[in-house]
Amino acid sequence: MRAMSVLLVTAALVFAGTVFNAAPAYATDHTVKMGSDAGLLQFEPSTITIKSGDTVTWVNNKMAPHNVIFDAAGVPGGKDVADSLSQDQLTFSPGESYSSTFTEPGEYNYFCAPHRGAGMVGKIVVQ
Ligand SMILES: [Cu+2]
Repeated sequence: MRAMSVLLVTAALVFAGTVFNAAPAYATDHTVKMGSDAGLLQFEPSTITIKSGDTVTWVNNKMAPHNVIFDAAGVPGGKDVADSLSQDQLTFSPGESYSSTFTEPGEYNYFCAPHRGAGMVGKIVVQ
């Protein structure tokens, strides 16, 4: 009877191990500064490559205000996807941040509304 119990516990542990190993790798959070350290109207880095399921956090750095706008023409999936990823609230204080999670592979182009004309644009490549 005792041998049977040990066998069952062992089987349960092996099963648990299998489930744990089958879980997807933890998603990564990537940081993009809004306004470069040198005080330029840029996202830094302006292009990043991430994996599906990863999150990008934009942190206000210098030369505020900034925001993050995706438009329908610049993303896979069109307007609904663009709207769900956009962070249209302006950040004013250093350290203010917001995050978006990317689930579909493709190229996502965005810009800062106040500084689009100055070339403050960025790209997220989701693999
Ligand atoms: Cu800006």
